[in-house]
Amino acid sequence: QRVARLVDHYSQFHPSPLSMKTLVDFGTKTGTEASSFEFLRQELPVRLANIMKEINLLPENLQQMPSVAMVRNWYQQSFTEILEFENIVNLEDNETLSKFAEILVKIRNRHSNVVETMAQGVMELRDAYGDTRTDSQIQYFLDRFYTNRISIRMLINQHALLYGSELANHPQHIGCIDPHCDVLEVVRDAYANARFLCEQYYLISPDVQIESHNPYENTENIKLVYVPSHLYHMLFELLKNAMRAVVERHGDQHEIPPLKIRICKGKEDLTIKLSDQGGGIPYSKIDLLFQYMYTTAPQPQPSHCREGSAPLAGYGYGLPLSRLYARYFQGDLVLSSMDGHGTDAIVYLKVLSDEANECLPVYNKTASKVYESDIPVSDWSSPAPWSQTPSRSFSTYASR
Ligand code: W6P
Repeated sequence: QRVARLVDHYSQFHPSPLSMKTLVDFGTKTGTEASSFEFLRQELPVRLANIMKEINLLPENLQQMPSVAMVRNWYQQSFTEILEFENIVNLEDNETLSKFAEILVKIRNRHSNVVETMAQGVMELRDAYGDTRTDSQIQYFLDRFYTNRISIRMLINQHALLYGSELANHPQHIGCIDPHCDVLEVVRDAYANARFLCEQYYLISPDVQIESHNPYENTENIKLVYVPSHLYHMLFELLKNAMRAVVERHGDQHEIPPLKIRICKGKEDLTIKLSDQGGGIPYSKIDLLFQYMYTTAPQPQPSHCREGSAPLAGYGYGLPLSRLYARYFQGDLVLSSMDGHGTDAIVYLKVLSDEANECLPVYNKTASKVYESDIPVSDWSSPAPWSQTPSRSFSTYASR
């Protein structure tokens, strides 16, 4: 089949990771709509094909889920639509360029429910088979699949906002990048919205104490080249979880301990630490909060809540996806808890925009081996959190 052949072809190329600096320079100096078109008509098929090859390696029973089949068709359709531009020679033709920008927006809309749809497939798989054999493969796949999706949407958004008909409501932004992203402002915004949800649900919410430290610059104001919506997504998710923990632990008391947020801009890292006194979680359970298969489990029923309103934090895909957003530009998100006391959630971001490179999954032999083998075999006498399959690195598998 023609499409399969083209997917094979484009999957042989590695994705080209861009840095925050490259993206900003492109949007302000080096780039034109024509050069963006030229780059994307190659790069988008490469990124799509790389992940489509991995979809094809998923366990049979997961591939056969209607929801997964549907997602695969969306990818095939979008891949085909972009390849319509493969052989166009005149890169400056305005009609071609506007048609391309239009197609990109159509593709973005087609894929807007991919996360929910894949989640449904995973849930159906768990209910149908309840098999943990493929858990680590699904974890591995979804981390790569969602990272790939984040990256494709980033590229599409950049093109659409810079050259398309979409109104740029932030004149100082470069596409979806804010070269002077005010971290404190995003923190306050995320806190205000999480607090609103918390009060709706529990009728009470913890206060917050925010400290910022900027030891190397002559201003208190912490700025960063970043995608504000990504930062908001992470902080909003962490704040909801922290608020839930605090209210569930202290909701029936007169005083509830405030959340504490400390922001510090170092030479290399911009670190945001959110501390709650919500009772913490045992060390052995931390990893589970990032696992898609665990996380789709039925929601825990909170005790101090109003009926009918949406739960505050369902341990949905929020945490695993937030960590992917952090890692996407070479940052990270880690949880560090004291069982019985509370939890610290730490977001690490790169201060230097030329170090903030896209971290992208690459389809290759190593990747395909993960899907070929069956059961992850522990090479430690007892499975400890740190000896379990680290989602982004190797682990030992039994071969067939
Ligand atoms: C908890 C669990 C959690 C997850 C993420 C962020 C904060 C917290 N606090 O108890």
